[in-house]
Parts: sequence; C-alpha cells; structure tokens
Amino acid sequence: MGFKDGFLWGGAVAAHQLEGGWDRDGKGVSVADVMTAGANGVPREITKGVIAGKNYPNHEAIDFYDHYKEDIKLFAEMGFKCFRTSIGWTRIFPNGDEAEPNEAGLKFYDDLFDECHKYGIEPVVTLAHFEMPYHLVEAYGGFGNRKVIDFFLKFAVTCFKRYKDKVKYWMTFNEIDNQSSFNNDFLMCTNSGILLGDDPKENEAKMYQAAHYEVVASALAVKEGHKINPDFKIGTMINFTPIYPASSDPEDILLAQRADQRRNWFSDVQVWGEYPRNVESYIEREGFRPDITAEDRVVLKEGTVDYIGFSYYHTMTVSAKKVAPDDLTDPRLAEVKNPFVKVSEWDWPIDPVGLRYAMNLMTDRYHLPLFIVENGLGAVDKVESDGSIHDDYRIAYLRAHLQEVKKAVDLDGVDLMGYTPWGCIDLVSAGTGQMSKRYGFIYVDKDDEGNGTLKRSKKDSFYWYQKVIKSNGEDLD
Ligand code: P53
Repeated sequence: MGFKDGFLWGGAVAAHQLEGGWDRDGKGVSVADVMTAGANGVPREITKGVIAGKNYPNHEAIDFYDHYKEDIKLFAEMGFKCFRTSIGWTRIFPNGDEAEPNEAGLKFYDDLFDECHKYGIEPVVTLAHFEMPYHLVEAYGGFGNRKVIDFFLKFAVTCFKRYKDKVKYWMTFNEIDNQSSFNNDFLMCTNSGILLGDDPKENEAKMYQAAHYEVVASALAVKEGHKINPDFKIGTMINFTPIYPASSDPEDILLAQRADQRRNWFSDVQVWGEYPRNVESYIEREGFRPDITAEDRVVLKEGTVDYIGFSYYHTMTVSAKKVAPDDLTDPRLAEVKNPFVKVSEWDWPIDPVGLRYAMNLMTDRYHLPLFIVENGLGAVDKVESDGSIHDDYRIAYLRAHLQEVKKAVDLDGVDLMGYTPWGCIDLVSAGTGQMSKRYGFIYVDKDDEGNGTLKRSKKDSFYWYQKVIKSNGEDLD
C-alpha cells in the first residue's frame, strides 16, 4: 500500500516561465518572448516581434538562469527526487531552422542537469513547453506547415543525443490537447505557433492540421529517442480535464461525451497510434480534410508513448442548454459553473475528487503508467513583517488532492510514477503573465510590474512538502 519505492516526488516548471536571460548566450526569440503581461480576464497581447517599451514578463522571469544553483539546492532541501523543467528550444536553435545547434545553449542544460544529479535529483524534461522559435511562426506559420516537423525533430534528436546519459524521462509537447480551445489566441500560439483569424471554422481547420503535424512530430521523436537510448521513457503531456454533464439529462450526458471526444483525442493518437473513429468522422464530415498521409499513419503506430504525463488543475462542466451535442466544436463554449465546487481567486474550479476520477479514466482508457506532472493552486501570497509566508490555503489544496491521489493508488490500483506540483518556485504565470499568481513552495520577491529583489524565501508549504516527501506521502497533515 502507499506510493511505490522510487516514487518521483518533485516539482515542475517550464524554461520560459522562470529562466529569464531571454537573449543571453545566443538565445533566439520564442513565442513566449513576444507576449505581454495580462491579468485575470485580460488576455496577454501577442506582439509582432519584440517592441521596445512593452512589458514582457518572460524576458527576465525569476532569473533562474543566474540562480539555478541556489534554487536546486532549495529543491534538494525539500527532498526532491526529480525536477521537471523544459529545454528552451530557442537556446538550442535560436531561429528554429539553423543547420547547427547553439553550443552555449546546450552547455547551459548540461550544467543544469549536472547540478540536479549532484543531489540525486532526476531531471524530467519537456521538449516543447510553449517555447517555439518565433521565427518559425513568422516565416513558416508554425505547425501549420509540414516543414516544422523536421525542425522539431532536429531539436528533439539534438537534445536526446546530448543528454542521453543525464535525462531518462521526457515529454514531447506540453499540454498538446489545450488547443482544443481553438478560439484562444494564447493557447493556439503557444501550442502550435498558429496565429488566429476571425473565422472560427477556419481556425478549427487550422487547429486540426497543426495538431496532426504535432502528433506526427511527437511520434517521430519517440521513435528516434528509443533508438538513441532504449531506456528512455517518453510520454505524452496533456492537460487532462474531465468533463462533467451539468445534469442527468441525456442531452447533457451526450454533450459531455462529445466534449470529451473533442478535447481528449490528442493523447488517444499518441497512445494508440491511430485516430479515434469519432475524430476521423468529424474532420471528414466538416471538410477540414487535413493533410494526413498513409506514411503519417505508419509513423503514428511506430512512435507510441511510454507513459501519460498530465497536468490536473480542474474539471469542466458542460450544459446542452448552451450548445446542442451535434453543434459542439470548442468544449469551452458549452461550459457552465459547477455549483458543487468552489473556485480559486482566478476562477479555476477546485475539485480534488476530480483528480481521482481523472486517474481512473486515463488508466481505463490507456493501460499505461501515469505521471502527475502539474497540479497546484495559483494564489496571492502575503509576506508578513518577519518575512514568513503562511500559505495554508496552498497546503490545504495540495493535501486534498494528494488524499485523492492516494485513494486512486491504494483503492483503485492506478500505477503512478510520480507527482510534481506546478511552479514549485514562484514564476511567471503562463495564462496571465503575472507574478502575483503564485504556485510556489519558495517565494520570489518580484511583482507584476517587474520590481523586486528576486530574493528567494521559504513559505510554510515548503516545510509541509518536505514532510510529505520524507514520509513518502504517508504524512499529509
Ligand atoms: P497559469 C491554462 C492556461 C495556460 C496554461 O497556468 C495552462 C493552463 C492549464 O490548463 O497550462 C499549464 O500559469 C501549463 C503551465 C502553466 C500552468 O498550467 O496560467 O503547463 O505552463 O503555468 C498554470 O496559472
């Protein structure tokens, strides 16, 4: 009973949200570098290149680039067994289409991974976490262009070869399924480098095409990765969002199923090596006719993933009063409030039971080990006059979720590899670009305007999580 030996306790981040050093040592401009700061309900602006005078929070972030030794030491003090981060694509290929990689960028991650291993911390690495070279968006139209598959593969293979003895756990694309909300500029640009137009149907067609090229790129990477090191474990990474019907009205049930099909097919393809029937039928009927070749279908079968990496933040509830099942395109359009769950300060539903439900759904569907690579609460923290931070709300959130995770493991038999809460050190929010939406066990002194000393300090949750890891998840009090 309980979490298995060698369970990967740790924390998760993404390069662009904490490294800073956006133009250091030959790094190129990524999509994250052209996004301004937003707020709750205020979308981040995606500018045409970097414009002087605008506030781009990812440019400095929390300057992990210069602080990583200090930060990893703190992770080690908490007892981390693993550390999930990503490789900034533009540190390795500044424009994305170069013939040769940038040695200084490769060296940075060598040093970072060495620093982790010094403390027995296993790196867990996402290749593309919202960090596509901006040049690939401008010059090629992102993953709307088949050529970008080759650029991604070159990046993936370069990393696999270079770090083959330092990194064992990989993921190809972060939250590849988030672009099912294809009406969202931020999600489309960060996922696949697509800039949206005004026509929703065209945007939807673009999404299905780009996502197809991404699943092919992912499969090719998995295939090559296993040749480079047969011990590699390469996963999908999805933002798994279980969909609840608003009521027991059969129309709501059917709508929830349909929303699940619209949202969760990306990992179906990555796990099964083929498209689910409902998606094949839908894209055919809608006339999206994406360019899917017979060769692509072979590749998909050859490059299936080894495990399911997923983020879990919340569930989603849908009502047929908003959209009839047969008319549903983007699941978000049918979303209603769930009266049974509370929401965070940023209006995200808080639903620990939904995590157990999610783990069972994925286990039943995929028969693969799961890895919770993100979970957590974005909240405003207050620093007391003595410097302490009493984030009991964050502890309560994580405790409630871990209690459900334990039930999934102990009672339902779910095979779980590890747990890495999101933003283990405060960092720039992806969705809003804010610093004030904090997830960390470690506080970083910086505000939404970019002011602050960048000083790190331990929150109460730091000591709580340290105890959780030490007891291998037995002591959650
Ligand atoms: P933030 C929503 C919107 C943007 C990114 O999100 C998201 C999600 C989750 O559904 O995905 C992940 O920072 C992502 C991280 C991100 C984290 O959720 O908007 O993988 O990069 O920071 C939390 O609060």
